[in-house]
Amino acid sequence: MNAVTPLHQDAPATGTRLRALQDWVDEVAALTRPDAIHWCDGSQSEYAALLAGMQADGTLLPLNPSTHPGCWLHRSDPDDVARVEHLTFVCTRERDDAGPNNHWLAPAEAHAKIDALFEGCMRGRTMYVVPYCMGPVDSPFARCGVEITDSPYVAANMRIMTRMGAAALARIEREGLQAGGAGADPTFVKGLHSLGELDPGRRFIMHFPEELSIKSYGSGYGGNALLGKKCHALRIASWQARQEGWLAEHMLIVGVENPRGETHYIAAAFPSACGKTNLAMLIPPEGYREAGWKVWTVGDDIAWMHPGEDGRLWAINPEAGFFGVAPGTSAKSNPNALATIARDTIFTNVAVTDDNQPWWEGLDDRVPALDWRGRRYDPANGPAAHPNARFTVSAKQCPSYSPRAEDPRGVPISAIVFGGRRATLVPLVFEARDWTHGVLVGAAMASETTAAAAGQVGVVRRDPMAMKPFCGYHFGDYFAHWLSFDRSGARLPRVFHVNWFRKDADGKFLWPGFGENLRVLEWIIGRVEGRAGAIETPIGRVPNVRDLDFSGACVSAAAMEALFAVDSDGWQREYEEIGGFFDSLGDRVPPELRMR
Ligand code: GTP
Ligand code: SPV
Ligand code: MN
Repeated sequence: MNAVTPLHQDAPATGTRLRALQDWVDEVAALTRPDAIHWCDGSQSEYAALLAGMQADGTLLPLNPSTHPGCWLHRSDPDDVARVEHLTFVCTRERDDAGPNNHWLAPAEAHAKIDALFEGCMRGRTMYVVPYCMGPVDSPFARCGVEITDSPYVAANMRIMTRMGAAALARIEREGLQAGGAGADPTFVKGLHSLGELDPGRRFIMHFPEELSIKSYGSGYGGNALLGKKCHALRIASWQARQEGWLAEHMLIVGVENPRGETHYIAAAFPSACGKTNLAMLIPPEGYREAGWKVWTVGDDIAWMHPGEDGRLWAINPEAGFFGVAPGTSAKSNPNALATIARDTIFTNVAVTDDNQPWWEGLDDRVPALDWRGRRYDPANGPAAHPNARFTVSAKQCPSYSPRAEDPRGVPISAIVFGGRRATLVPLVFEARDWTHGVLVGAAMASETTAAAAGQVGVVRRDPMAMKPFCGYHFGDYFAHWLSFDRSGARLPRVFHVNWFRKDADGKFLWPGFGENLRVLEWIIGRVEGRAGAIETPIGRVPNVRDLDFSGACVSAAAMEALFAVDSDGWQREYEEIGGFFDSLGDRVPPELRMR
């Protein structure tokens, strides 16, 4: 390997002419007392130096270079493997503005509590100043932030997940100076992060939407530590989006090209670990491929959508990489993901084979040598890979990455799809009657919990629009904001709901899922184009089985019937539960949703 210049040996010009940023960095350094400060420029050589430093101290282990060039394994602290919703706070001046859907602390109290942890916490460590841009740097919809962190793992992951470095800093400086430069009105999001002691008892993820700031202490895990992602691009951005008239959503964006060469873009909100990455990278099943169907990946986790002059919603993916779930990813389920992560990828908490290749449950039938904690693999210890093991990889490596993904204007959205993990009741697909009903369908979503968040797995909970952990303000106000897009001149997307996760009495999935999901998208697009028929039911419109080509999907007639059945008694109970949920949110829930 080439010798890598360590960071700081010939440190690049540091600091900024933007007063508001420089003052904040100085203030943070005075509080946290780092040994050194490094301003990230995003260069390849800087990335190489970050990796070399982490290899030297064991934070990263190299994986087999002949099968996985440029790939690394990170084993996290075993108590730091997922988001921690019970330690995540939205700290608005008024408690009600955060809503019953968020944990809340008064801003002054929250700052005092977490600053006490930050005091002196970077002694002996390097502080990285990480300027980043969410969205293409030349997009009017993109927004910038700066994350200060003492974790080189976070700095390296931020380089993969965002447009990080010099170009972002240049935009931050330009926008800051245009606004006066003093920082009275913040023009970028300030995120402060420290690994701290990785002690779950000294861990908080705090958001101050009114100050455009985030403070995160005590975790190195993606959603808690890569602050551009859930903290900025959803919790803070959803707050800004409401004030400015746009939407920041937990949605994939996928382009589906039909045999006539027309592409429809679909945005879909599924809760964590419920299939966004997989749908975004779908490979058309046999027959569809030959007929000329193609699928283009724009984003796999977050969408920022703005009403355009033409009345349509235009979406950008604010991210530049994928932080994807490893378990279940295979050549059969998601070949695009597998091709994407064949090189230059950081794996976190996967197992390894005896020849040091990354491995996880569902990949293939090899038996791993070491589990995610580095122990000899023993099934008695549970799964070899942690169920929330993840890969971090640049979106540019994805074979289906859309040429439109870097378009500063974004892509026009034809359909919005909500979905959850529901073993019973909820049919494979249905369509909402209109926008208001669509908002109700999204607001009423529920899903079984997954390993993406600490806590019990497999419990059904209400997760409106897959935003339960991510909406930075009161859900009642959020639903009202969604309803407000239905105004004169709007050409809104049609709204659908899907469920890939129905099970039979033996607990087996009724629907094959993955590539076969294109059959459902075909119906959705048929509805958008006014070609496909539907049957009215009390919950919305379901396909007329005549309109579906499920011949190749190998689904039995009995399974088909179950997948499309609408069980009135079951839905009656569901509506009662939804009503109770809305009651629990209080009187900010728009009455329009109650009348339905
Ligand atoms: P986050 O990154 O946490 O937001 O998750 P995600 O929504 O991107 O979920 P992802 O696509 O990574 O899928 C999570 C798990 O669901 C993986 O184990 C997948 O194999 C599984 N999965 C995805 N799509 C399907 C499907 O259509 N059917 C079934 N049965 N499982 C699926
Ligand atoms: C999720 O949990 O929805 C994820 C992973 O996409 S994290 O970045 O940790 O939020
Ligand atoms: Mn997610």
